[in-house]
Amino acid sequence: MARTHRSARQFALLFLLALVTTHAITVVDAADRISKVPTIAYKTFNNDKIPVPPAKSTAATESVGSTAADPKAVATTFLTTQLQFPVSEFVIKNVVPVSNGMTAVYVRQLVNGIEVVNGDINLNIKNGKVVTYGDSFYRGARPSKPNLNNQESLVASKTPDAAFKSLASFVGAQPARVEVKANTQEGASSKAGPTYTITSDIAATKVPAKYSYVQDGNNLKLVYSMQVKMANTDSWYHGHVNVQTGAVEAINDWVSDARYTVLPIGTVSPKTGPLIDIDGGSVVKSNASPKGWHATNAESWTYTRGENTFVLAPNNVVPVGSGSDGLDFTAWGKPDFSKNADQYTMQAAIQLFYEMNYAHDLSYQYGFDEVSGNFQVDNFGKGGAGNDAVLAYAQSADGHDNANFATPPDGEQPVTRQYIFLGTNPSTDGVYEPLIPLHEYMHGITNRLTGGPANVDCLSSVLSSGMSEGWSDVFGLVVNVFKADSDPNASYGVGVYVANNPNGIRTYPYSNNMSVNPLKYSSLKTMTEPHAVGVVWAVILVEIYFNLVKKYGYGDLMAADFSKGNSKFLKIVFDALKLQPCNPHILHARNALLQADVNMTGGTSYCEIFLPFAKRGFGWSANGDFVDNFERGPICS
Ligand SMILES: *[C@@H]1O[C@H](CO)[C@@H](O)[C@H](O)[C@H]1NC(C)=O
Ligand SMILES: *[C@@H]1O[C@H](CO)[C@@H](O)[C@H](O)[C@H]1NC(C)=O
Ligand SMILES: *[C@@H]1O[C@H](CO)[C@@H](O)[C@H](O)[C@H]1NC(C)=O
Ligand SMILES: [Ca+2]
Ligand SMILES: [Ca+2]
Ligand SMILES: [Zn+2]
Repeated sequence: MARTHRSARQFALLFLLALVTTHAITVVDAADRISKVPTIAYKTFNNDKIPVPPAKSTAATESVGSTAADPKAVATTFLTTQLQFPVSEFVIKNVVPVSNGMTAVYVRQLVNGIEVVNGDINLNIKNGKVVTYGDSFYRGARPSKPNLNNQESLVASKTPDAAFKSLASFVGAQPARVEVKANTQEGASSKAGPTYTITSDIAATKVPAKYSYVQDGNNLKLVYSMQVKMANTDSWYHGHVNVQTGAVEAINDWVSDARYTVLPIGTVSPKTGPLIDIDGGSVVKSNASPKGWHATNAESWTYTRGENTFVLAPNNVVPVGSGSDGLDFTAWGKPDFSKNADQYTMQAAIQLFYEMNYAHDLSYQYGFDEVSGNFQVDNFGKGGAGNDAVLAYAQSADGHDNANFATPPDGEQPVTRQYIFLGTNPSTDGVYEPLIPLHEYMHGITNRLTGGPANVDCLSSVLSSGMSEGWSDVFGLVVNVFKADSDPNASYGVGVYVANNPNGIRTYPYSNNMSVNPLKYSSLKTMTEPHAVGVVWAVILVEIYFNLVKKYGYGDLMAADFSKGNSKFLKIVFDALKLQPCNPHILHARNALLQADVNMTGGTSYCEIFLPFAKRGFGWSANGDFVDNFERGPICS
C-alpha cells in the first residue's frame, strides 16, 4: 500500500515537473494563440531601405523643431472655421510638443468671457494639420451675461463666504474662521468678474476663488471655483459651488489618498527587497490618471477598480479599501510568503492593481495615450476610444505557472490573467515578480501600437509574435530590473522568482556577453516558438539599452526625461512601434528603431542602435534569408 501510494505520488510529482517544464518555456505567455498570417515576401531589404541620419546641417534644423505653421495658429483656424467657435469663446491654455513633430494644443471654452471648467478641446497637430482632436465643449443654450461686478444683482446669489462654507461642509470640515477679500481687477481679467482670496483655518494656504461655468447636461451653471489645500488632511480640492444655490456642482481632489502595501516596481522579487506602504499621491501621474486610480469623471470605487483597470480575485471577489475615503488598502497587510500563494489572494489582487496602474501611467509618458489606443474607461475628451480598462484576474483559477494578456481593438476591454506558480514550494504568485505583469501589459501596448490601435492582428507572424515576446521581456527588465549600475555583461533572467532559478526560464539569459547569450540572426532559421524568437530580438534591445545608458546616463523612468539613456531607449522603442508596418520582419523593426531616432533627434544614437544588430548578424547587408551579416555599414564603421 505504502509503496503504491508512494509511486503514485512520485508519478504525480513527475507529471507536475513535466508540466512545469513545458510551461516554463511559455511562462509569461500570451494565451495559446491560434493565428495564421499569409507569408509576406521579404525581398526588399536593400541598403537603401535602412534609414540613415540626415546630413549634419539638416539634423540641426530638424532637431530644433519645424518651421511649419505655428500649432497655435493652426488650432485657432480649426476652432473658428471647422468648429465655428469665435475667438472670444475659447482660450489656448497649453501648447505641448509631443514627439515626431506632433504638438498637442489644449483649449478651454469661454462663455460670456467666463471659463467652462469642463469644456475642453485638445488638438494634436502635425505638419500644420489637425491629426486628431477631442472635444467636450458645451453646445447648449447660452445664458445671458451675468453682471458679476455687481454681486447684489445676481438673483438669490450666495456670497463667496457662504459658498466656501458649503464646500467645506461637503468635504466634512467646519471652518471657525472665513475671511473673503475681493481682489482688485485689471484689464481683461475683469471680463470674467472679480476674483477673491479666501483665508480660513481649514485651508493650509490662501484659497483663490473665481467665477466659472460648469456644464451639466444641457445646463450651464455659474459657480465659484475654489482651490482649497486642506490644513489637516492631504487633500487639495478644486471645488465648484453653484452661485445661485450654494450646491457643490463638481469637486476634484488633486491628491489621491489611496494607500497600498506592495512590492514596489523596481524590486525584482520579495527575495531582493521588502514590501512597503505606498501612498497613491506619490505614484499616480496626474496627466495619465487625472482622477487618480479609483475614479473616472463619472464614477469612483473603493475597491480594486478604477479608470485604468478592474482587478478581480477568484469568484469575482475584490479587496475593498478602508479609512475615511475608503481607499486605504494597507489594512490587508503583507503576504506571508512562507505559505502557498492562495493564502494571500487579496494582497496579490492589490499588487496587481498597483502594477496595472503603474504600467498605464508609465507607458502614458512614452506615448501610449488615448489617441494611441491605451486602456482607460474615460478618455477625458482626449481622443481615442474609451471603456477599455484592463480587466485583470489575480490568481485566476483556470490555469497555473503562467500569465497572459488578450488585446482586442481600441475601445474593447483587454483581459489579463495571472496564475499561481506551482513549481516552487511554497507556491508563488507571478505578480510578486513585477517583470511578469509588466511583460503582460507590454503585450497590450505592442499590439495596440503596431499597425494602429484599431488593428490588433499585426504581431501574429512567427517573427513579429516572437518580437512581441521580446519587447515584453525588455519592458519588464527596463522598468523593473535594470538599475543605474547594472553590468551589461552580467546575466539577466526572466521568471527568476517564479522558477526559483537565477537564469530564469528563457533559452538564454539576457547579456551583452556572447558567451552567455550567443544568439544571432541565423539562430532564427529553425525557430518557430515565439519566446525563443523573442530572446534573439530582446538580447539586441538590451544591448541598445545599455549603450544608451552608457552614453546618456540613467534617470527616473517615470520622469520621462528623454535626454537620459533609459528614457530615451523606451521612447525610441514606443515611437518605433508606431512607425513599423503590420507584422514586421525583424529588419523592419530594426529600421523602425533607427527611424524613430532619426525623427526624434536627427539620428544622434544611430550607432548605439545599429551596432548591436550588426554584432548579432543583422548588419548592413543582411536581408530576409537568415544569413548572418556583420557589416557595420558606412555610418558606424
Ligand atoms: C519620420 O521621418 C520620416 C522621414 O524623415 C517620415 O517619412 C515619417 O513620416 C516620420 N514619421 C513620423 C511619425 O514622424
Ligand atoms: C563588457 O564586456 C566587453 C567585452 O566583451 C568589454 O569591452 C566591456 O568593457 C564590458 N563592459 C563592462 C561594463 O564591464
Ligand atoms: C562572458 O561570459 C563568460 C562565460 O560566462 C565569462 O567567462 C567571461 O568572463 C564573460 N565576460 C565578461 C566581459 O564579463
Ligand atoms: Ca482605449
Ligand atoms: Ca495595433
Ligand atoms: Zn508573453
